[in-house]
Formats: sequence, structure tokens, C-alpha cells
Amino acid sequence: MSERLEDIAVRMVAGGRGLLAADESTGTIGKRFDTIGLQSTETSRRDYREMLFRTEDAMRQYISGAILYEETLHQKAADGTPFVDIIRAADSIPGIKVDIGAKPMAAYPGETITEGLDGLAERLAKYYEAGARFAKWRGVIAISPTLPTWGSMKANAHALARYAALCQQANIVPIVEPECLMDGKPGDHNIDRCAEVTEWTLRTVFEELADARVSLEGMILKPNMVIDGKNARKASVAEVAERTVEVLKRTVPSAVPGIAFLSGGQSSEEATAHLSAINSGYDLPWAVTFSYGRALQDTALKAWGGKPENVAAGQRAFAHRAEMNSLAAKGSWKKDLEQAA
Ligand code: 5MM
Repeated sequence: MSERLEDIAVRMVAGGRGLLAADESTGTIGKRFDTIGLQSTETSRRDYREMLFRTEDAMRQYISGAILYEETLHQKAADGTPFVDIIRAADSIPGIKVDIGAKPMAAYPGETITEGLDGLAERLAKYYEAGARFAKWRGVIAISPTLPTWGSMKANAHALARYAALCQQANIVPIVEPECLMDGKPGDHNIDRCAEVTEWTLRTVFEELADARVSLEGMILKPNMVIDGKNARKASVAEVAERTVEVLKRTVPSAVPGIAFLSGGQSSEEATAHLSAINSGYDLPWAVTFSYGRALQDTALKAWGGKPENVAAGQRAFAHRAEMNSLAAKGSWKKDLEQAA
């Protein structure tokens, strides 16, 4: 008998565990590997992801699920063990990114629409067979003095809702990710503008989810935090937490079991500090945790550097960030824990 969507959704966010976003498309992982001077090949991508997924204690204690790219869902470790089995053996859930990317939107200069709905029902059935129990789709909302437009906002929210309904029909929990960009261009907006755009985005997304008859109990929201643009950063940790909670409380129904933030280009430690502040001092109706890509992986990637002799160092770095973010998901991270490590 298949597990209920509601139960899987709760497992994804409960107990101070969170999600590892390891779903970089081939282009994006190539850019990440460029930073360590490593060529991206099927083998180097396998070796890197094997290092992460085989950090067994950290996966078991801190990582409830891993979001995979299609190649990784079907990939095997060097000894032939499927990655899906390695993830499951650590009591973690395999998930899959199902969008095929944010593409320039016709007639809307500077904005994108995320593609991938055609044939999605058939693909989801195959992903379920392969072991995926949740999925992810990212809609991208640009922020500038004149963007986003209503046309792009509505199209992206509609696509997110269509995707979510298809996932639930396939017994897969949808992670709904509308990302209002912190690191887009020009990236000089202040926190007020981010709050305004994020509130508008989440309101639109939840209206579309209702119209698409998506069960709120069987989904997870993956939003950005409310924060100023990357070229205008000045809000304190407390202010980011306060503004983020304010916007989420205005827009996210309490029937949603969990919110798992993206890191969006924040430094690893900032993303942890903000999550911890959000989880301490506020009475929240949802479990609030992490679904970080860069903020969980950056230090591990650097420590590894593409060298087999550095696998243990990479795993230590990954385990450390996973533990810090797990503490943050419980509101009990402290800066001195970073220094101690
Ligand atoms: C890990 O990066 C994900 C995939 O990006 P591409 O499709 O562009 O390759 C991305 O969707 C990620 O899951 C989220 O943006 C969260 O990652 P960050 O790094 O913002 O925490």
C-alpha cells in the first residue's frame, strides 16, 4: 500500500531534519565544478554526489530527503549500489526535480517562465517507479523597480499549481518553489520591496493552488526568505526573520504542513542564522526547515576539490553544515558552535 501524501510531507519537515537540494542541472553543476577547476562528467558528478549521500550519519540525523536531478535518480555509486538505495538506507527520502528550467518568457523581457508540463504525468509515473516520493518545481520571479509583471507572476503561479496537481495525482508530494530572486539583476532592491513582491507571489500561488484543487496537506512550500537584494544587503538577522514570518503568516495557510526555505545565494552561515532566528521567538503554525542547495554544499565542494583523498574532508564539511541547519530548524543554533567546529 502506498504511503499517504500527508505522511510523507510531514516526514520531510519533522524533527529538525531538512532537505538537501542536490538537483543542479548539468549546466549548473558544471558552473559549481568550475569554481574548483573540475570538469563536469557523468563520473565526476557521480563521485561528488556519492560523497554527499554516503555521509551516512549526517544523512540519517539531519537530512529528511534529497532532491535529485533525473540523471542522479537513475545513477549508481562506484560499487554499483543505486543512489536511491543509499538515500533510503539512511532513512531519507529520494525526490526529483521535474521542471526543465526557467526559460525567457515571450513578450516579457527580463522574465522567465518555467517549462516542463508537457508529458509530466507520464514522467511522474516513471519517477515514482524509480523511487521518488516527492518532486520539486521552481518558478523564478525577478525583482526590479518595474518587475515582476502580473503576466509573468500569473503564468509562473499557474504552472506551479498545474505541476502540483499532477504530482498529487501520481502519489508524489510536490514541493512548490516560487523563488523571488535575491541575486538577480540589478539586485539592489531593499527588504521592503522583497516583502512586497514575496507577499504578492505567495498570495497568487495559493490562489492558483486552490483553483487547481491541490491538497494543501500534501505539499511543501519552498520560498525565499524576505531579504534585501545581494547588492544592497543591510537588514539584520532579526529583521530578516521578522519580515519573513510576517509575510508567511499573511499568505501561507496553516493546513500546509511545512515550509522549507531555499538559500538563494546567502552565505552558508547567514542562511543558518536566519533559519534559526525564524524558529526561535515566533509561534508558527507550520514546521519550518531548510531545503538548501548552495548553503549546504559550498563548503563541502571546496573541501573536496574533486580529489579522492579529500572525500572525508568534504563529508566532514557537509555533516557540519547539515548539523548546524538541523539545530537552526529547532531554533537552537548559536554562532559559537561554528567557531568551535
Ligand atoms: C540546487 O540548485 C537547484 C537547481 O538549479 P538549476 O535547475 O538552475 O540547476 C535549485 O532549484 C535549488 O533547488 C533551489 O534554488 C535552492 O537552492 P539554493 O542554492 O538557492 O539553496
